[in-house]
Amino acid sequence: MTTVRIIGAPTDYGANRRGVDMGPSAIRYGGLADQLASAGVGVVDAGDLAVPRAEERDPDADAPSAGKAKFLRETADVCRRLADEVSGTLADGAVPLALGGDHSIAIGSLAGSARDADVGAVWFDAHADLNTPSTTPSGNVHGMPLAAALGLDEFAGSEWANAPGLSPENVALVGLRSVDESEVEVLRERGFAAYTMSDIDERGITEVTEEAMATAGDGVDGVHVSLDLDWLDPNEAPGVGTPVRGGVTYREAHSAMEIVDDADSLQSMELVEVNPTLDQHNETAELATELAASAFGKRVLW
Ligand code: B3U
Ligand code: MN
Ligand code: MN
Repeated sequence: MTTVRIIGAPTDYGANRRGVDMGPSAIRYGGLADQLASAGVGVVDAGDLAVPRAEERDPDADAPSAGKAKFLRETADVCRRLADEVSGTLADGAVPLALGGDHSIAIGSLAGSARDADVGAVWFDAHADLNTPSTTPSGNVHGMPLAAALGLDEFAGSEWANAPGLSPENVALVGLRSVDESEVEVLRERGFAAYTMSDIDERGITEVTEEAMATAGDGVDGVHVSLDLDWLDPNEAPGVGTPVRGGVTYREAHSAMEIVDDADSLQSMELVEVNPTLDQHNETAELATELAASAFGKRVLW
């Protein structure tokens, strides 16, 4: 039986709004363990990483001179520890499920997942998260994790940020609808498999997700799935820091997660950007738990 190990990373260093640091609590309270159990997997909860409060820190303490990246030092510290947890979980034969926190924690989960394995990544997100300190419009590191893992710009050769076994040809982004100019350039130049909401409208979520999983899983040991809840339409997932209209529906999201399970290559996963202070009755956190259950094999019948 598959065992899923839950690792909370209650950060909001990388986000532009406070509150996303309460994501792990909200997701657990939303019934994560029960949902995963109903998917037929074993569940172990490793608790939360210790994350110092942002107010006690200087956001610019470690900003690279070429640009800006707020709380980079703190982000690096959390990501190093998360990477160790993720790689230790994999070494124990379990599947790591990281709970954000803002999306900057993906730097740690990817670094850990790709430490001793070749991995692909599927990025379910309204955003491309391909900014770097020199291109960011906001200074928020949650807009940079994919760039950091791939070692773009200032992240080149970064010991804590780069995901050694992550191959660019195995990266797929699904559900894009808010992409900065500089990110469009990166997508064009590097040729990542990128699917906008238009692609989903034209081809359907099933075909797009199957293709994304196939691309990510081609010739590698496993696939990391990064699920930013702002991937969904704000009607379904209001409790996120940067909602963007026109996202996937409840049914499309479940369908996509079922395809993730069908692909049989899921190595690690994270649920990020749940902000309970902006949510309605914890519904976004509950939705996150349901989607995780679908990704780990929950079905209505057999
Ligand atoms: N691309 C913008 C906005 C953004 C990215 N990720 C989120 N928002 N959640 C930026 O700030 O990098
Ligand atoms: Mn994101
Ligand atoms: Mn996003």
